[in-house]
Amino acid sequence: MADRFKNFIDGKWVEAKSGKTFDNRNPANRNDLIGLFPASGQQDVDDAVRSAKHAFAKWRLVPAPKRGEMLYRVGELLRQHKEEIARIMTREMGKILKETRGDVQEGIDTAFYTAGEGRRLFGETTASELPDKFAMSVRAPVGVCALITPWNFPMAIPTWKLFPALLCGNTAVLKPAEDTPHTAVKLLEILEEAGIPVGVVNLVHGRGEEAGAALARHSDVKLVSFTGSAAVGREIASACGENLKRVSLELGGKNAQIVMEDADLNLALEGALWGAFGTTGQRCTATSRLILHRDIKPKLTDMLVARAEKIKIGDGLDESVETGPLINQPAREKVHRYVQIGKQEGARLLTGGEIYEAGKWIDGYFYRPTIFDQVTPSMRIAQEEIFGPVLSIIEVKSFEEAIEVLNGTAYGLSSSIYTNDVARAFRAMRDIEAGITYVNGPTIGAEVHLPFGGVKDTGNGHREAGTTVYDIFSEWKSIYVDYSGKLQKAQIDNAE
Ligand code: UN1
Repeated sequence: MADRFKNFIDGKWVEAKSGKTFDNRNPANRNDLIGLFPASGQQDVDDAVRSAKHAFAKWRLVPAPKRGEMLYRVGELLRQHKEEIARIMTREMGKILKETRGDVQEGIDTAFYTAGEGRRLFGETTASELPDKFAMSVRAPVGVCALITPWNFPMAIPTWKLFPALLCGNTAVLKPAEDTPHTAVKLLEILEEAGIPVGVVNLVHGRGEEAGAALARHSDVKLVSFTGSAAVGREIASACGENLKRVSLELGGKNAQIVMEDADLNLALEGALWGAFGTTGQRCTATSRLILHRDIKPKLTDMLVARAEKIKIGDGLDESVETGPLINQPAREKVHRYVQIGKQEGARLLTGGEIYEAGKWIDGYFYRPTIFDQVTPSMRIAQEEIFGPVLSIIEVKSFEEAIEVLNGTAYGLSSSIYTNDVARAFRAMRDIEAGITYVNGPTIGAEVHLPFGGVKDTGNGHREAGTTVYDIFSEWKSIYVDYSGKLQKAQIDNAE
């Protein structure tokens, strides 16, 4: 009998009202059934939102430093359970143990960073234009927040959203991706153990089209925070727009690494390998384009292909494996379809481009690290997000052309330049259109205390993490206290 997992609503573990479930399987071995999870619908969402709305009345009044102390406890518990959660995560989404440990670590870092913010949460005090009058601005919570999260960072991304939301005094309903519900169950167990009050965080499993859509449209949900594809992001933004609901979107990327002719090639090689093939290319910050100056292109390309062919593919629970499977069958089909598109467009396949059979006993969604050469900037493989281990090499003649090519997509999340020329590095920092730019580092590896997000179709102008996330999860309130004892009119109403 497969294990049956539940939703967490109003402090209780419950099945979906319909009794329906969905399977969660190991992408490295589809015969391995992890468990059955509730396929939630409107009624379950209604219950969860009602619980969060009810809990909000008290939670908003808990002092922020106290809310921070609870999050600190959550961080400690995450640390205690780090290895257990990493193993659960590898089993349900495939990335290697080193990376799932890193994913949990990102949650721990976020917990401790957010806990400290409980004693800041600064507003401003400023001068009033009138005598005997005091002026300040404070942060107020927004209300019930719907957090709809992806499978590629099953702990990091929910915690990026949830912890700042709670710290600001909001309550939440989390709808994790159907591919990674087990990690979310562990997170909720930890929140419960840490003493987060009943109803403050609710968990609803299910499909985006059902549970996710019901949440985004619910009239008592005041804010939706979503990380995922640009197509779904547009639908959510439209649903929220109709109701003037606050919505924060973190969407796709088509991130590029530039390597100039003066760069340290060994360093650039390591960066490209990690950026393109780490997490099997399934990060929204992954490197999917490599923009090479023509003088170093032949050499670096040879170095890259030789190394890519040596990457050990397999089950991420095996410590010697370097890259795991793709998340599911549709994801592998999509990657393979893009490889055919690349060939038809005239790009030259240097390595990979095929499904990898890991062996008789292991039946997973593996794909070989793939590199295309002779890619031109307008090809679909250079424009569209593939979300897999596919790297497109584009040759350029100058620094100016490199920047133009890098900027020439609809997205603008992460970016990187390898150069030893300080003037070029600073020009790149100024001229690249992206939310994140690395100099002599790969496109992946953002730290939790700096803003995370992008420009253009990557989002709608918000930044998670850092101090900027508090602008997503709080309302500014300006307060004037007049202690003059008489009616004082503001300057505009007083003008001569
Ligand atoms: C994502 O790819 O969705 O910068 C998040 C990084 C990680 C987060 C990635 N810290 O690679």
